[in-house]
Amino acid sequence: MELTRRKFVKTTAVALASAAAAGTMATMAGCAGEPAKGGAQAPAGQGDVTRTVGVCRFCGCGCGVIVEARDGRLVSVTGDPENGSNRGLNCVKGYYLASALYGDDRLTTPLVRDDKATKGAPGGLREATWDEALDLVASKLRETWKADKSRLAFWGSGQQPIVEGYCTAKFWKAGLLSNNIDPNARLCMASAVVGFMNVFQTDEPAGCYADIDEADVFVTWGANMAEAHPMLYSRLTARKLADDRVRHYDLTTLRTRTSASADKVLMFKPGADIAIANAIASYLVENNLYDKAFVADHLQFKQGTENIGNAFEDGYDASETGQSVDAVTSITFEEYAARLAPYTLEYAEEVSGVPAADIQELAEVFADKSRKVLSLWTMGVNQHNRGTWMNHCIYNIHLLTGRYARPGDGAFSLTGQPTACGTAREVGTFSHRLPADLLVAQEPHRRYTEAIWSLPEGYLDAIAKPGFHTVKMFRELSKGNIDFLWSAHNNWAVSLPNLTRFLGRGDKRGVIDAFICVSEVYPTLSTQYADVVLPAAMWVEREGQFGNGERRTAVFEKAVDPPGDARWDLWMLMEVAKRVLAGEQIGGKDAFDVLFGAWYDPEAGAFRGTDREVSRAIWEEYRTFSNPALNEAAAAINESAGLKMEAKQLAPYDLYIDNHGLTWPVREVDGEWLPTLWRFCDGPQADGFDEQGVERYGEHDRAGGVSFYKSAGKRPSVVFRPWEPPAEIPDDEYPFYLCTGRLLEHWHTGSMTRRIAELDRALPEALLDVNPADCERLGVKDGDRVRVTSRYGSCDITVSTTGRTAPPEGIVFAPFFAEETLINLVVQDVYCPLSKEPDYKKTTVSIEKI
Ligand SMILES: Nc1nc2c(c(=O)[nH]1)N[C@H]1C(S)=C(S)[C@@H](COP(=O)(O)OP(=O)(O)OC[C@H]3O[C@@H](n4cnc5c(=O)[nH]c(N)nc54)[C@H](O)[C@@H]3O)O[C@H]1N2
Ligand SMILES: Nc1nc2c(c(=O)[nH]1)N[C@H]1C(S)=C(S)[C@@H](COP(=O)(O)OP(=O)(O)OC[C@H]3O[C@@H](n4cnc5c(=O)[nH]c(N)nc54)[C@H](O)[C@@H]3O)O[C@H]1N2
Ligand code: SF4
Ligand SMILES: [Mo]
Repeated sequence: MELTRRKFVKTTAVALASAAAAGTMATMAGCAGEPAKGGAQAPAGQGDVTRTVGVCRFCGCGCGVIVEARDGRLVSVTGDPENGSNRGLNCVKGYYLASALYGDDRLTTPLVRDDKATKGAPGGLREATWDEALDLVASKLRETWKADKSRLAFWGSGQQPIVEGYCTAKFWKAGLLSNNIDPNARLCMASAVVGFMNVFQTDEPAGCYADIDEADVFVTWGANMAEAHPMLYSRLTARKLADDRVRHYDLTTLRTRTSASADKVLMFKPGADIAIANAIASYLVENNLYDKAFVADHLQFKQGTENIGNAFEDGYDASETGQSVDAVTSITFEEYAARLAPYTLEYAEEVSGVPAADIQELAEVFADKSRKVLSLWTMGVNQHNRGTWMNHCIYNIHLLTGRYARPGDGAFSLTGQPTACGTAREVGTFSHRLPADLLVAQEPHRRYTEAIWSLPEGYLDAIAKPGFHTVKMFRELSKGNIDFLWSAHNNWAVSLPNLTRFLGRGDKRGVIDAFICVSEVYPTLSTQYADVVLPAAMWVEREGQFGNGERRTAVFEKAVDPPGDARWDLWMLMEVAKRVLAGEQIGGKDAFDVLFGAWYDPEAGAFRGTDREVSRAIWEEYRTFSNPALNEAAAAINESAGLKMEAKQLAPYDLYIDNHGLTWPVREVDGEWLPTLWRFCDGPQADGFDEQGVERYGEHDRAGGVSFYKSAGKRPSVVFRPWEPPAEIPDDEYPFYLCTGRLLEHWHTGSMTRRIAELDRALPEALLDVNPADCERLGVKDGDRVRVTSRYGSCDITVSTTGRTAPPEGIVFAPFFAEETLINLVVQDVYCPLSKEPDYKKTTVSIEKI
């Protein structure tokens, strides 16, 4: 921590060099998409082993890994000690990563369906050539595009590497002039993103993983880190072990492995978290325990639309309430305090079931300025009918107590997927966004994007209106209002909520009329609904880039070739784009050439260079968004519209490889590239207010060593948000809350991890965790099969009272990794009205023995 930024970079470089010399690090083949040949670096006696640097393809922790291959096959994956995010740590999914590529049934040939009636069941697909498959996909896409642009859609992912996501967004937005593109991150980080934008006007966490090493108190607000962020959880427990004064408060609706090691568990009724957070804020204000200087120097106060109901059906977004949910008005601190006043500890106890004394204890923790407090949260907060509001409520407490943007003292929204930040959010694959936080609805943002994409001025005005968000996209699909869907890096037929809506009920299979193209590495339930399946190169079978939860961008190098005819997703995209855009012009020039000609040769059907060279070229264009100085026209718009695009500066491509990942902003100072660990504050490895910062943003009002120069008026907003109940409340017919989520061994829909024998054996079945008292009442015991039924659909599952989670009476838990269980047939598709992120955590259900 004592290091200056400059020294830090130098020291890192030295460490890297010596590690390489010692042969413990990957080769840094500065060119090639070719795996580096081991030679001198191969361990003795192991022959032709190659080592490459990578990042785990599973969770948002973004652990660095070293990949070893021999004879074209991966032989080992181990933690990368040089990666600043994990420093060599991995979890069990990381250890078995290599096996993820070698399931028996990898897709190695394009597949085509001739008879639509076979959709939804296994089989019905036949092998095809790439030309046949691509021609078919492109002709259907072009046909739909020419007929009615509102009837086509792309569903993407926070697992899609950065340059692939960037090109997909560019094709969809600039090539097709369509905003009907959205990622699975809508199901995941959308509430966090809207929270960030509303409060700070910038989508980014201010802190980094090193906050965990510095905090004195941890507060998890609906995050099961032990199962879902194991590497960070190890860091949390290491911090606890290092200092017995460190405390962990776990706020949760059911006991998890994370609760097991917490010092205190505050078990609350689903959705009551807002009442607890407001009671804490109220207690701090009422008792004069907030940070008056911070409030006066840095904050503004607001309130928004209330009683916003629930987005049960499509009509909601267009309704008067739906249209008003984003509105906020300024209020004074005193008005804010008055709004909070009804949230007494006793009222919060009544709503949440958490004893008032426990809530007071937590409030006192936030009041105690001698200790640093780190809040962490994930899907319990985001997948919430008031998910955006709950994000606000956590920031409110941290802002009131001046605990934000300070090492170890912050509010950290954890990211789920390996590149939900890097791709979905940063390159903008959402229906309302453009790259680098820009929005389709903002005119200067469109002008700026046009400048970088070499489009005529005004070209993107055709997409000024956002397209379908994910839930809307699939609701439209289920109604027959989508004719063409392409999905990649996701398994929507398992992961979406309320699957019954489009997969049908009971024995009746749903009919999906749309033409569906799925790019995949394994057969899944989604490929069963596909008309064409495109076999993809997986993980290190090509080069890629991920951006993890602490703003760290890292590259995974290509280590082996893909099997059979499987190809890079980016190649598929180029081949479809070239066919669809054939004969089209942008500003009098060939459309494909304008968009992709620099790195793809359509005649040859090949990239103009190796994976490395192509990735670097695309990165350089993308990097211009955050380095306007690289483009004169963009620089002028940045200046005149005051966009401050350089605040998220990215470095040249190869530095990410040389440094095993770098956290943005990476700023160039005197020819050196400096990564940033902490945002908006002064100090080593923080983005600070050095001469360059002052030159750019003006002399900072940096009272207390922080400056929120990205926020409106340089003041983040404390927004009062009331507690409003969950969309559904248990009743006689549906007496239980069903909470769904994850367990350590499996990744999401299980399509990869269930093909890894060790992980499959460790957790072979998705069980329904039920409280023993509820079991008695229902007359069921461990191992019994039950039918779980909601207003939406039903599924059958096995009961357990000894599972990973221990729910209180009235709540049951199921993971969603098992397609034979398909819990999402049951889960509601009600979403947070602001973020449009569905609430997977509180569907009311009935349970009966079968
Ligand atoms: N092993 C494994 N790890 C993963 C993944 C995986 O598939 N497998 N996926 C990754 C992804 S994409 C994500 S998004 C993350 C998710 O990571 P998490 O959000 O940590 O995990 P979940 O199991 O989805 O959510 C469980 C939590 O939801 C909380 N919860 C339930 N209802 C409420 C409520 O009303 N309010 C609040 N505040 N909390 C509530 C529970 O208390 C519990 O702590 O995991 C990532 N890591
Ligand atoms: N019940 C319930 N449902 C949920 C959630 C919940 O908490 N509860 N959480 C939601 C959340 S937060 C998330 S993030 C989503 C995740 O949901 P999805 O993203 O739909 O699920 P994944 O299983 O991650 O799907 C990724 C797919 O990509 C494939 N794949 C792997 N590598 C490649 C590649 O290189 N190219 C291509 N083309 N494909 C590849 C894998 O085989 C896998 O099938 O689930 C959501 N669904
Ligand atoms: S799954 Fe997450 S914690 Fe485990 S190795 Fe991969 S990135 Fe790290
Ligand atoms: Mo997620």
